[in-house]
Amino acid sequence: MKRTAIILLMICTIPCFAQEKNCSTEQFIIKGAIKNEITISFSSLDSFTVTEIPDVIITNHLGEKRSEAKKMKGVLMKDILQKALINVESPKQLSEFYFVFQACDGYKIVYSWNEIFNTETGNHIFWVTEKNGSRGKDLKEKMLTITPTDFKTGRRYIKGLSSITINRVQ
Ligand SMILES: Nc1nc2c(c(=O)[nH]1)N[C@H]1C(S)=C(S)[C@@H](COP(=O)(O)O)O[C@H]1N2
Ligand SMILES: [Mo]
Repeated sequence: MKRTAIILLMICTIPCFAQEKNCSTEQFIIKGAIKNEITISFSSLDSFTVTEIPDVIITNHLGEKRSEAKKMKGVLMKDILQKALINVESPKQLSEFYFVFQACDGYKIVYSWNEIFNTETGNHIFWVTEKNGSRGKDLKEKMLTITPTDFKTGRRYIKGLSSITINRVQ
C-alpha cells in the first residue's frame, strides 16, 4: 500500500520537472540590436504575402523521419525581418549580425544575417501560417517556422516560436 502511494506520488510530480514539451505561442517578438521592437501575431498576417510551401518530411539529426508537414502556407521570414531596423554604422557590418530564434520551451536555433538576406536559403525560411489544412492559430504549436531546404529539417523546425533576438558577433 505504502509502495503504491510512493509510486503514485512520483508519477504525479513528473510534470513539474519535465520541460514544457508541447508549449505553444500566440505571438513572437523581434528584439535585440534594433531600433524598433516588433510583435508578430496572427493578426499581422494581413500585412504579408502568403505563399504555398512544398510538403516537408521532418527528419531528426540522423536523417530519420519524425513527422510530415503537408499542405502548408506561410510568410517568408525575410519579409518580416527586413522591417527590423538594425543598429549599424555601415551596411558592410550587417555581416556581423545573427538571429536567435527561441521557442517557449527554451529550444534555440541560429540564422546569420547573410544566410537570410544574401543566400538562397533566405528564400525558404517560413513562418508557417497553415499546415495539414489547419490555420496557424488552430495548430498545436501555433507559431511555427520551417526551412524546407535544410538537410535535416527537424533542427530548424521551431514549434512555439516566442522570440527572435538580433545579436552582433563579439
Ligand atoms: N520548441 C521546440 N521545437 C523543436 C524541438 C524542441 O525541442 N522544441 N526539437 C526540434 C527537433 S531536434 C526535431 S528533430 C523536431 C521534431 O519534430 P516533430 O515534433 O514533428 O517530430 O522538432 C524540432 N523543433
Ligand atoms: Mo532532432
